[in-house]
Amino acid sequence: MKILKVDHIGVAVKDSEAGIKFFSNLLGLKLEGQEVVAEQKVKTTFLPVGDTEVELLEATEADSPVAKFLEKRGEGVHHIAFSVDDLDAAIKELQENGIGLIDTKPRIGAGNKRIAFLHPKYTFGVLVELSEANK
Ligand code: CMX
Repeated sequence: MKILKVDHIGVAVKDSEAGIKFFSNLLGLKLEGQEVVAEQKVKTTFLPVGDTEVELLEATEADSPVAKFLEKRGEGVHHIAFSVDDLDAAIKELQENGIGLIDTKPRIGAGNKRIAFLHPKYTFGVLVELSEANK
């Protein structure tokens, strides 16, 4: 498996606008765009920084993974996403090494990228997303 970079760091927020006030207006990160990922019931806000991004995550429905996270743990770092060169190969290698995946098949995430989440129980409590660089 080849990890290319940290693609983004997902931060769960109750209110995207409040998050933007801090990360963009105060810290000066560029507000690149927003996208609702209906399947994940989340509104994402992208704030590039260098070669990576901060991704704010706001729940759009009460039963979304982000809503559950906020309820249980409060606002904070929700996941770290790595870019990989070949997502199918990465999934296979992880499975062969006994790592539990939430997505054993890639799904489509924000930015139309192919993604897969690993279960935090297998990754030292850190929700890890693998994302395939758009070819
Ligand atoms: N980071 C670390 N641990 C997490 C976590 C997170 N983001 N979310 C949940 N957990 C932990 C819980 O605290 C719990 O730990 P304990 O058993 O020690 O209490 C454990 O994982 C299981 O949690 P749960 O409440 O029983 O299970 P959930 O139904 O909340 O599911 C998870 C957890 C990770 C499987 C689910 O959130 C998931 O499938 N996530 C992947 C999809 C996702 O997060 N989408 C939102 C972002 C989308 C995007 O970026 O586009």
